[in-house]
Amino acid sequence: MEGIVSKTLVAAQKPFAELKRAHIADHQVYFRRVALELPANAALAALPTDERLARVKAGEADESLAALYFQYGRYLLLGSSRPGTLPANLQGVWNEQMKAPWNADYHTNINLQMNYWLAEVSNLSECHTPLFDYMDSLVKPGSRTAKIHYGAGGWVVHHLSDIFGYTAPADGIWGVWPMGAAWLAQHPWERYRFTADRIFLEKRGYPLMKGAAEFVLDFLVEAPPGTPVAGMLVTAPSHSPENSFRKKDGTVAMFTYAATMDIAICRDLLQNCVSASKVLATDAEFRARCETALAKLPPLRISPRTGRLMEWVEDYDEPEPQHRHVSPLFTLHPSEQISLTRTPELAAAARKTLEVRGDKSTGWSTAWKMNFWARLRDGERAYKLWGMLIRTCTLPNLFDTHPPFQIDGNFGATAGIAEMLLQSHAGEMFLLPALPKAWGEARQGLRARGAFEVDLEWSGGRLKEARVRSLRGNPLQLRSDGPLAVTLNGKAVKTVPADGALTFNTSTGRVYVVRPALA
Ligand code: FUC
Repeated sequence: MEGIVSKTLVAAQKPFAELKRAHIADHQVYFRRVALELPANAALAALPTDERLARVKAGEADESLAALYFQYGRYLLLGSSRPGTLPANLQGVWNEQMKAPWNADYHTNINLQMNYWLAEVSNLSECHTPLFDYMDSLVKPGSRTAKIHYGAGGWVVHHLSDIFGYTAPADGIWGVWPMGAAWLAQHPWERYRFTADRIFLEKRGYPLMKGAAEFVLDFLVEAPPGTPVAGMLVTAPSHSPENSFRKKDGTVAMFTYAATMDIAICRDLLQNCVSASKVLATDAEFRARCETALAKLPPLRISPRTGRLMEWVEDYDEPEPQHRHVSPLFTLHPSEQISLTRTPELAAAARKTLEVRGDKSTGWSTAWKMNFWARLRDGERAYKLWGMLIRTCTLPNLFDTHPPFQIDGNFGATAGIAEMLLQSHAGEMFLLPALPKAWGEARQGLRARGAFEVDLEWSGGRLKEARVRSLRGNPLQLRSDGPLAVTLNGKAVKTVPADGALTFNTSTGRVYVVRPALA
């Protein structure tokens, strides 16, 4: 504490102009990696932000406000999550109250993870680091909680946590959700996927993932005879974050077993551990344990009654079909267990789930829906959600409001804008997957999984050119909805066929130019 106060005082002694100069110089290093231009309008750009927002709320168009919002999201992460600091909490670092909403803490059943969805893709990988430091700090208390509450190994976090190592259940029934560490463990793996930094994976990422998986392996139990998933491995107790269901006798409950999200989080984690242990050529025995468990996890299921992705293992009716948590669709985003290319039927069921959930919700939930619709490559619907977010969940300084102010919506929507422009999940890179008609021009510098940096230019809603810089020489799989031509130094490398799928090897440091080709 002493250190922080003395530093603040040192800052206060500097003249404003000098502080500002230092701040700008520091920010520009990170900030200038990404430029996003949407149809610009100099007159609008000259207006104060609150006036621009008021115009948009009154129904006027201002497409470049999305570009400003996107850069503001990056700015907020730069201001609230630098190496050596704590991770961004529910208000980033901008809580002004003694009794902050939800204690300005770290909720792990969506909010903390959402704060970091933008970090890698928007080329701010360094800002992700405080999350890993924070996870490290939870390993010890989380291991005690795992042992005391469940007799399990590994480490566990429930639905909320804080800087004092809180990892036990809190807040009644919905606190009994031991999936926080398992979900958080997706982040070090994502860092590795975007950067291909093997040393990070070995020293920091994999140990966190493995510890979270050790808990999961101990926690999973075989479902008894008479249940729809008898003999398979399930979580119990379980609930689908903060949502409830109606039992056959008409009463409403929350507790069940094997909620879809639990199983999906476990599947993700165990698969990621298998992949990571292969990358590191380590832990064959542990990998075999993960593989055995994976083979016994219940599959995702579509309700024959509703055509929607089932949220629970039994096809319960729900009293609040528009609930803000869209937990079964963790499988669509941020996970990629459902994708349009690989699992089209499940993607159709996810779409139905979203239709019934509806568009209107809290700030962060609206931001999540932008990401879902982007993954379903429905640019117009993602754009509609963006419109709702900016008109109904945004304060005059562009802070997101749940209500009240909560920063996850800013970060989630920033990630959503990126997801509309570039996707790199399920083994493929897709350029401009969900570009709405209203957005016409250029942006550059987003990052993609596989360690690529991608500059895109488009006009009239169509790709003009992409420059893909290979940072680690990984193979690149491109998918598009039309043929593409790839060149290197002006020479043809490959042509993506009309079905739009192509893989080719890349070399480190080379820039591949991708343009639409004639069919
Ligand atoms: C979760 C959400 C609430 C709120 C809180 C901080 O529990 O369900 O809407 O965002 O976190």
